[in-house]
This record gives sequence, C-alpha cells and structure tokens, in this order.
Amino acid sequence: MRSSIWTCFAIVPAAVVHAVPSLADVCTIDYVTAHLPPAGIYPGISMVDSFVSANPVYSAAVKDANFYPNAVFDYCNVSFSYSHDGLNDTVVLTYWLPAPGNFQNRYLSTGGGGYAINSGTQSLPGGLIYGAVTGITDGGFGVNQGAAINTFLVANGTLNWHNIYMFGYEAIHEMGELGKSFTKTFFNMSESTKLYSYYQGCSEGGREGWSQVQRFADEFDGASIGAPAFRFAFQQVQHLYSNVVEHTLNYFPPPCELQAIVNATILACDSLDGRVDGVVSRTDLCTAQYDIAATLGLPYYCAPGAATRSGSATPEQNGTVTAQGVALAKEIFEGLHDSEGRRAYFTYTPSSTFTDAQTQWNPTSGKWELSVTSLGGSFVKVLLDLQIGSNLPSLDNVTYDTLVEWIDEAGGKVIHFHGESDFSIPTASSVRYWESVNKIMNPGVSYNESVAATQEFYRLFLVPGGSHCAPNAAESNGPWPQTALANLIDWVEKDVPPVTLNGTILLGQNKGQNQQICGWPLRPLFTGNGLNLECVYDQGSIDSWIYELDAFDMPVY
Ligand SMILES: *[C@@H]1O[C@H](CO)[C@@H](O)[C@H](O)[C@H]1NC(C)=O
Ligand SMILES: *[C@@H]1O[C@H](CO)[C@@H](O)[C@H](O)[C@H]1NC(C)=O
Ligand SMILES: *[C@@H]1O[C@H](CO)[C@@H](O)[C@H](O)[C@H]1NC(C)=O
Ligand SMILES: *[C@@H]1O[C@H](CO)[C@@H](O)[C@H](O)[C@H]1NC(C)=O
Ligand SMILES: *[C@@H]1O[C@H](CO)[C@@H](O)[C@H](O)[C@H]1NC(C)=O
Ligand SMILES: *[C@@H]1O[C@H](CO)[C@@H](O)[C@H](O)[C@H]1NC(C)=O
Ligand SMILES: *[C@@H]1O[C@H](CO)[C@@H](O)[C@H](O)[C@H]1NC(C)=O
Ligand SMILES: *[C@@H]1O[C@H](CO)[C@@H](O)[C@H](O)[C@H]1NC(C)=O
Ligand SMILES: *[C@@H]1O[C@H](CO)[C@@H](O)[C@H](O)[C@H]1NC(C)=O
Ligand SMILES: [Ca+2]
Repeated sequence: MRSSIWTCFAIVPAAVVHAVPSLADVCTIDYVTAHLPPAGIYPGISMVDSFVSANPVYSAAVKDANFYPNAVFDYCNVSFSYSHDGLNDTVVLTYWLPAPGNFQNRYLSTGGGGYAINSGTQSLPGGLIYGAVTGITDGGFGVNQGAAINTFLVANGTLNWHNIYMFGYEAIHEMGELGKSFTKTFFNMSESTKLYSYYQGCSEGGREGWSQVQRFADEFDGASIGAPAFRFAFQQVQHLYSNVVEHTLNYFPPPCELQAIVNATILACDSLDGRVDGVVSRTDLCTAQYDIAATLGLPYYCAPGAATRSGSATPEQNGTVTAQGVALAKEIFEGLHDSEGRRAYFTYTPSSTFTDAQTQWNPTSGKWELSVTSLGGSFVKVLLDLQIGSNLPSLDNVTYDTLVEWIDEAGGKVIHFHGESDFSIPTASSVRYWESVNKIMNPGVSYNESVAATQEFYRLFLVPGGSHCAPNAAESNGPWPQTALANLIDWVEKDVPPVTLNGTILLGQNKGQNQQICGWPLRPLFTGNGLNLECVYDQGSIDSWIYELDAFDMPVY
C-alpha cells in the first residue's frame, strides 16, 4: 500500500492529485457514509447510518421516455434513510449521482403520481443526463408508498397527521434539503460554488412541485411541472363526476361507444386549428363548433379483450352510438353544476378520452356496469368520511395567503404544462391557476402587461393533443415537451426564456419531428396549409377557458 502511494507521487505531476475520481472510486458505501448530510443540517432529522447502499451502474440505457430524451449513462445508485427524532420512523431516499466527470453542479428532486409519492426510479434519468444528482423519497410510506393514502388514518375517524403532512409537502421538502446537502458534500463543492436546484414532476408529482414552490421560495431555482393535481378536493371529487353522470342517467356505456365518440370528435375537430394532422390543437373551437350529436348512429367495433388481474375478459363490442351515449357525453362535457345550475368545476376538453367514465363488464349479468374510479372514491372514503378504505390523498392547505406569500418571496422559475386533451385532470384547472397568479400578482395593470410580468418567472403551455402526463395515442402527431427540464435549465442558467416550449412528436407517423408549443395565453393556429404554426392572441379562446365557479360562495384559485 505504502509503496503504491509513493509510486504514484513519484511519477505523476502534482495536478493529477486533484484529478477527477472515477465512479468506482467514490461510489462506495464507505464514501457515501462519510459524506452523508451532517447532523443538524435539518432540524428534527437524524440519519440512519446503518442503512446506506451504494453501487455503480454502467451503461444504463433509457429509451422512448416522455420526460427525457434517449440516453446511455453511468451512475452511482445510492440510498440512505433518515428518521424524525422521537417518531422512530424510517424515510428512504434514493439518489442517482452522475460520475464525477459528468457532474454539472445540479440537483433535481422528482415526484410521483396517483397516490404515490414517487414514480419508482423511472424519473431519475431525467436529471442524471443533465449532470444532476436526482432523487426520490418513499416519504416513510415504505413498500406501500404506491397508495400512501392507506396510511392516512390510524383508525376510523382518526387522521395520521404526520403521514398526511409528509405526503402533502414535508417529505419532498426534506428530500430537497438533504439532497442538496449530500450533493455538495459528495462532490466536494466549495461554499462559493453555486449548486443549481430543480424540481420535475407531473400529475401528483406536479402538485408536489407546487407544494414546494408555494411554501419554500428558496428551495429550487426552477421547477418543471406538468398537469398538477392541485386544488385537491375539487380535483379528486371531480374524478367522480363522470360516474355520477352515468348513475344519474342510468346509462353505463360499453367503453367502445365512448371511444367511437372521441375518435369522431378528433376527426371532426382536427382541421379547426388550420392543420389536418390528427391533432386537435384548438379544443375551444371544437367545443364551439362541433356538436357530438353528429355521432348518433355511428357504428363502432372493438375486439374482445383478455382477462386482466383486475377484470374479467370483455366481449366483442359491436354497435352504434346511441342517444343515451350522446346524452352522457354531453353531460360530462358540461362539467359539474349544482341543482340550481351553478357551476362547481370544469371538465375535460372534447377529444380527451372518457377515462373516468370507464365501465366494467359483468360476465354474470352480461352487462356493462358502473365502476367507481378509486382516485375520487378513495378520497371521499378516507379523507372526507375518515373511514379506513381502499386508498386516498392528502388535502392540501393552499390558501390565497400562501399563494401571495410565495409569490412575494420567490426567485425561482416555473415551466407548467398541461395536455390539452388530458383525461384525468381538466386542462382548465391549470389555466385557472395561472390566471389566478397572474391576476393576484399584477393588480391594476392591463392584461397584456400582467402577462408579461408573470411570464418573467412563470409560463404555462397547453400541449396540443396531449393526454395526462403523456403523449396521446389517439392524437399521435401531437408534440410533447420531452425536453422541458433542459428548457428550464436554459431559462434558469442562461436566462433564455421558453417563449414557446420545445416539443417533440413521440408517436405516430411524424415521430421524431419537432413542434413548438405556444405559451399561454397565445393559442396555436396553423396557416399555409398547416405548415406554419402561429401563436395567436384570441380573446374568445382565452375567455372560453375561464369558468365562473358559482356553486360556491368562496373564491376558488
Ligand atoms: C440500487 O440500489 C437499490 C437499494 O440498494 C437496489 O435495490 C437496486 O437493485 C439498485 N439498482 C441497481 C440498478 O443497481
Ligand atoms: C423503533 O422501531 C424499530 C423497528 O422499526 C423497533 O424495533 C423499535 O423497538 C422501535 N423503538 C421504539 C422506541 O419504539
Ligand atoms: C473529494 O475529495 C476527496 C479528498 O481529496 C477525494 O478523495 C474525493 O475523490 C473527492 N470526491 C469527488 C467526487 O471528487
Ligand atoms: C357487427 O354487427 C353488424 C350488424 O349486426 C355486422 O354486419 C358486422 O359484420 C359485425 N361486425 C363484426 C366485426 O363482427
Ligand atoms: C371502519 O369503518 C368501516 C366502515 O366504513 C367498517 O367496515 C370497519 O369495520 C371500521 N373499522 C373499525 C376498526 O372499526
Ligand atoms: C392549514 O392551515 C391551518 C390554518 O392556517 C394551519 O393551522 C394548518 O397547519 C395548515 N395545514 C396544512 C396541512 O398546511
Ligand atoms: C395584447 O397582446 C397581443 C399580442 O400578444 C395583441 O395581439 C393584443 O392586441 C394586445 N391587446 C391589447 C389590448 O393591447
Ligand atoms: C379509436 O382510434 C384508435 C386509434 O387512435 C383506435 O385504436 C381505436 O380502435 C378506435 N376506436 C374506435 C371505437 O373506433
Ligand atoms: C428540442 O427538441 C428537439 C427534438 O424535437 C431536440 O433535438 C432539441 O435538442 C431540443 N432542444 C432543446 C433546447 O432542448
Ligand atoms: Ca389539427
């Protein structure tokens, strides 16, 4: 040992002593253990030293992902855990670290979906390929983290507030603070070297992103947020709306019938944006100009389906669109109103799939029957009725004041996008949020002036044809913001704002093509036979996205 050190010093110039170590040099349990966040870095938290794992992984390949381009990379796979003092809990953090030569002074926290606080390791390459240490947390929910709502009650009627807070915002915050500290220590960063910190997530992960931006202005330099499942009570209860329409109209359509309506709608509305590409870039024009009654009598056919873990085999569906099917679809497109006709919430755009309205085949009765969506059902069961049940989310506590607070303090930037054909979280939900921020932050100026001020730090993009946090097989030529994180990095680090958001067509015959995505409030319109995308100011289109929720006395942001 001694002689090999001596040899090293003897024959190599001094500069090489500081040479970048290899992945294998530092990706060891000993090195990680020696570089864990120091005690006291975050009040009330202690590292659990006995649980550290680290192993290098070489030539990992990712392909066809929605939130990062194809890549091949090496990384250090690290996990360690911490506990809240006095609670004896265990929260497991997983970080993927770039090889030292590829580290670019960046850190990224990522989030989950549904009632899960992370998306497994599938989100981690997103930051790694940009030289960022990238993390997920299990929130302390352990192997059951996929349905964290299972842990929100300790007994019927008794909430487990610790778990609810962890899910609501605390776990993501702790992951960010510990992750940044760990990154600096691991890579020997000096005090004065800037570590850029980011957040990326979609759906529940989008809500988690906003839960940080709203409360902790300094946590991230930028956030890339898709289709956030925020305004949680509205969002989760509205998942039940389609089921309640079915129940009220006593009509439980074969799924194929609704699919046929969607397909016919896309076909009919495709050209309204000026380009025949199978993508409805202007759902507002579709709402205004297309009456789905035109689908009455349309024949449809779907092949039989095999049994799955959660459902029995389904028969062939061969029929024509019925008056009941049309009435059902129309009622769903109206959105939730109270019995006095006052609007309670918005709904999905025409061309979105009717996912919440999915029925189930009962082989015994030989009928399609109601299937209550658990996204909404578990919410009501667990969080409203406080009964231990199948699953449920946390009720976030965002008020007007917290919104104004973070806006006052914020220095970070946010790219927020939402598929225009989202079937799970109505697109108008994100428009309302952006418009609320825009209005609250910029009193007394013209709309255009307020838009310019808000776009200094917060930009919203409606993705033509985009589905829920994914491109849409039914509108396969639509663009998808696969490089949103890269565009955010350019905005934060080079001050290049995404005037349009870079989109890539990920499916269909135009796969691989680039298509820019207009920044709200401008709307896409193609001219020149569909060849030129223009982002136009269209007051009628903007107004069509803004709803009066007059079923409630309280303001809804
Ligand atoms: C990463 O580490 C975790 C925890 O030790 C382990 O379960 C997993 O298999 C590792 N992944 C790879 C690709 O090495
Ligand atoms: C803490 O949890 C561990 C296992 O999770 C258990 O063995 C130990 O008894 C607990 N300690 C206290 C003080 O509850
Ligand atoms: C950090 O510094 C130590 C001591 O010089 C060195 O052994 C280690 O390789 C460095 N780590 C990285 C990631 O550069
Ligand atoms: C569907 O039903 C119609 C009318 O009964 C029949 O003509 C057609 O062949 C059927 N299609 C399939 C694919 O079974
Ligand atoms: C909790 O309430 C449910 C009804 O929602 C009931 O079925 C269950 O038995 C109750 N559990 C306990 C432990 O009381
Ligand atoms: C919700 O707001 C109330 C009143 O400000 C506060 O006491 C409570 O801690 C908040 N809860 C969450 C989850 O933020
Ligand atoms: C607002 O800006 C748009 C361009 O983004 C322009 O077309 C429109 O005329 C402006 N409205 C007013 C009232 O200046
Ligand atoms: C609707 O279109 C999709 C392709 O986008 C196709 O796979 C599906 O079979 C069609 N469904 C019906 C009922 O026409
Ligand atoms: C934009 O997307 C294209 C693929 O559509 C990609 O080649 C390009 O690198 C992206 N640009 C940026 C700035 O991310
Ligand atoms: Ca089109």
